[in-house]
Amino acid sequence: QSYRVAILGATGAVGTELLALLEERNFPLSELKLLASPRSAGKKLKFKGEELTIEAVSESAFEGMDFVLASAGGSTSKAWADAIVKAGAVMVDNSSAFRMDPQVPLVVPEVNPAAAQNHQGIIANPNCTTILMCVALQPLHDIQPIRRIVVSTYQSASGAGARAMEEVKQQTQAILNGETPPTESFPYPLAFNLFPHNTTINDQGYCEEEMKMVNETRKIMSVPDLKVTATCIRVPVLRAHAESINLEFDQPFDLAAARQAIAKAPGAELLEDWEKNYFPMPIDASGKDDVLVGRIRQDISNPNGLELWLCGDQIRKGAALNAVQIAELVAQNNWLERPAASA
Ligand code: A2P
Ligand code: 11C
Repeated sequence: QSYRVAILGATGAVGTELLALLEERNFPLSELKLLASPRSAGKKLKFKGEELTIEAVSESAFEGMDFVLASAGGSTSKAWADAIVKAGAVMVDNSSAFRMDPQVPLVVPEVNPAAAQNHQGIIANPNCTTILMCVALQPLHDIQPIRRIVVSTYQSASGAGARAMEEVKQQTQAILNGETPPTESFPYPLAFNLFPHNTTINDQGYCEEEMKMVNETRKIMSVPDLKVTATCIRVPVLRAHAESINLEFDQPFDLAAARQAIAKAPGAELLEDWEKNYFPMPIDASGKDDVLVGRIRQDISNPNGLELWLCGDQIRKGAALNAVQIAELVAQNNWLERPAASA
């Protein structure tokens, strides 16, 4: 069987990766439609050696589609979700618009694949930092329940989109030339700098990105009262996020068992060489599918604590790859139909 697929936001950092992944993974396609804003209409992108023309998004563009992979921002997803669902397509949405909607499954295929079956037309792709963390934590949680997570992130420019990635390069060049760096995508220069994630801060002092890690992790891992606290930082790296994670359990976690669980886990790779002091770095993770995990060690301040470090490609597993995996999961299990659609 093959499927009619549209990419909404095809020209973006995630959109172009979606295109590359559909080709690389040989997703069974009978039609592929590239949609973006009217600004991009008429431009062309390559797919399997052929040039495909980008269309401006419109209601009629979704007719006959089986899947719409959307990565054009929350407001664009909200604007077109009804039309996509009405057209009978399954929307795999990379934005944060619907993630916490109880009707919408929030899926990391290695963690909660079964949740995808219960969609009503929309399946949400989680936040990138959350996806990477859940891939690494679920195999440990399966052995011993995690009671508390303290996470600090080191997030690449790609999370803010293709233009932001370009801007970091321009900023670096400008600073090296002794010029004032451009700051359009970010509030402050990122080159030779870092700053706490610039999303809206709540009354408790947490920004939106940090609260996404709290709420989305609880939903994906099905632990509504899981204790999670996060500090999210943007760093001048191009396309891979890193995370330092402290975990607390009810009892000490055997280190060898933790390493073995990560080494065996789907979507994760154990990468640590203690003698060489070599652990996952963004340059190792960039362009890779797996989340690289290492520096697993006992927390010396807490006998029931474990420390670990991870890096993952923000555009691939953090966004486009996870979305394509969701579409594959739905296709392979024949989960396109939805009960509510006929009601
Ligand atoms: P366009 O290139 O035509 O502006 P990124 O996350 O890398 O910034 O990419 C955002 C993606 O979302 C781009 O493909 C962009 O298309 C698309 N996009 C942004 N705003 C809209 C909109 N109002 N309607 C459709 N697509 C949009
Ligand atoms: C970042 N995680 O790195 C964000 C980007 O909710 O999907 C993705 C935001 C989201 O800034």
